[in-house]
Amino acid sequence: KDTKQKWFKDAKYGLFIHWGLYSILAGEYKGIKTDRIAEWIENDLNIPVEEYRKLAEQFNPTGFNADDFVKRAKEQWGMKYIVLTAKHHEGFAMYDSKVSDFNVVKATPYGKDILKELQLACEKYDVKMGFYYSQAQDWDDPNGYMHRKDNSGKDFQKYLDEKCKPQIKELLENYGDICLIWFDTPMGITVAQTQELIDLVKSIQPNCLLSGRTGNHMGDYMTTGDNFIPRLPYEGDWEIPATVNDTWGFNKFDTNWKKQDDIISRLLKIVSRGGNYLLNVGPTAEGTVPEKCVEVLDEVGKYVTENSEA
Ligand code: FUL
Repeated sequence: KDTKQKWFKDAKYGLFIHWGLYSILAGEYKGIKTDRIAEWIENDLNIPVEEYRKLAEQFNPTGFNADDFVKRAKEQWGMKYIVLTAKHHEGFAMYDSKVSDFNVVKATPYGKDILKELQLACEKYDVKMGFYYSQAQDWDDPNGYMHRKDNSGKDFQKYLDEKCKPQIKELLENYGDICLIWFDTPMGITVAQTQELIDLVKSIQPNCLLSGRTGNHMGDYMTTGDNFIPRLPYEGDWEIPATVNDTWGFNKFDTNWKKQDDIISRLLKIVSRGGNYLLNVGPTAEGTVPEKCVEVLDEVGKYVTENSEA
């Protein structure tokens, strides 16, 4: 598909940020390590919702500085857009939501709107901002889908009408220009329900793009599988979501950082085949990116900034 948007075609390299309450657990719950991606820990270790919710009381990322983060992504890493998890499958909103109290402003000691901080920094440094929103899976909402669990008896439409759509509306109305929404894991969402989401988004921000994982392949461009680089160019506009190590959300046990040369060679493959590389960092619960990861991205960034037009 053709996005018909120059910024997306020109972007090539963007920053994905997976950040949420799972960052506190960092891959381990009550002494048990998850063997999968860390942001899935609630689902994979069957953590009861009420217990998981309590994590919010510990969320206080005083080390987070949106200004430094965005400045670094743009100037040092050479990235053109940033996509933050506004709400991942865990159901927790990283912004001030009136729709659900399970959000960073109401439920945590931090009490500040992370998306707002990011927006201001993105505007200051002229970086495009998008957000990830888990359209179908919501492990906190009684009517949101869960993975490999019994979803019968759920009223998914109710979740859409009472949480998903109202939150999408907030996100599009309160945070300036949103370059894209990264809808993910569509699960059982129907064509009609997907259309409702699309109509809502486009009625508020017609230029906001929708990722390839929007339900029923109804998004604006193609998204590859996680970390999947195609051997040949795809037609139209596409993007690959990818990690620097083997997780999206922070996992203290995962130090399998790719080498800078490996990332550069991936970037060259992706760009030469016409895609955008959306490379992920998982900040810690304190709001900082692991040092080793920063080192790799700094090195890649030198190459990128030396070899691309300003
Ligand atoms: C997957 C999600 O389930 C992962 O947690 C992550 O967000 C990745 C980018 O997409 O489908």
